[in-house]
Amino acid sequence: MQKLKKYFAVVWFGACLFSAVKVEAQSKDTVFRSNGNPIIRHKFTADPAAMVYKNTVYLYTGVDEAPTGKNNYEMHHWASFTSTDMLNWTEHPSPLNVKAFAWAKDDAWASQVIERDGKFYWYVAVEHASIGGKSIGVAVADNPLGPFKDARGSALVTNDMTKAIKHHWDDIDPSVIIDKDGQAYLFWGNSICYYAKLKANMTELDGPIKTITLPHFTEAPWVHYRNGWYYLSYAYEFPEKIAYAMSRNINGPWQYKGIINELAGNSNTNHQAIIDFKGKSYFIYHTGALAADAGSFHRSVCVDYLYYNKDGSIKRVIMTSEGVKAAR
Ligand code: FUB
Repeated sequence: MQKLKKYFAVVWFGACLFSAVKVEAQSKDTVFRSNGNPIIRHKFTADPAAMVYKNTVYLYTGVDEAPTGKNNYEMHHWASFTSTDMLNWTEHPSPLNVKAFAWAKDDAWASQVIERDGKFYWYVAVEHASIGGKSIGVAVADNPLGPFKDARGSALVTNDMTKAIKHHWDDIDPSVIIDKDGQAYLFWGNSICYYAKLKANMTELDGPIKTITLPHFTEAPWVHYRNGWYYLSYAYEFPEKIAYAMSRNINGPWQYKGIINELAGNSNTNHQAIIDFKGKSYFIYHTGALAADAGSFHRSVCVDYLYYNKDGSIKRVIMTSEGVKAAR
């Protein structure tokens, strides 16, 4: 009996310590060095979106909070990380929670942050409380690490605004790009890829919602520009691989170019972000590599190099355990 009491005391003390560490990690910056893939090992991170701003990579992720064994998403807030070399990272206190959107029910799904005129706009997919279905919201801040607040007080896109697909989660996975002429575009979707122009204020649509037909489009569009080409990468089939299309014009036509990443180990989803930083290109994605079970709901962000061919097409990504070297 004495032994049992001692055992429970130790377990109780350990639990207190663990929760104290957890609280501390969320209330102040946490510095860590990645040791290959996955790059973040102290929590489950998913749906990476990255932005390069002032010589620093800002990595924004969702956080998989489902208890062990739960086979469903549980995601309530987003996390933010910065690095100046892709190896040494700082996690900052969570700059955005789904509660920031009073009209939303829950589900801090995939997102992307973009800068315009010194302000930072964070586009997110969340469940709408009254309209129902997934919807897209936008938060704004004067600093890439927040504090972010709801920029509109209402959703930017709701399920009743998009009719191409019947199911209620087709308005997810926003990706935003500002074209050379200053026109901003929002891409998003599940089972169909939607896109629309954004007004210069970045918080209102500016014209009709259009669709793009892409082979086996599932979700997770990510649009980037490089050397005269627009790239639209996306999750292909389910379980997901990542494929891409190229165009000379942001409004298309898009030419399908093939698969760039294979199935992400132990996860149905793969969700990529693509950036250039200090002369190299990076493919940032998630796998279920750290999950003891239910990897699709306990995902972890990984980073590998992305290489282009001379004609601008993208070489197949090689997912590695080692990850990338320090960027200089
Ligand atoms: O994290 C929830 C959903 O899983 C995302 O919105 C999709 O892209 C997939 O990664």
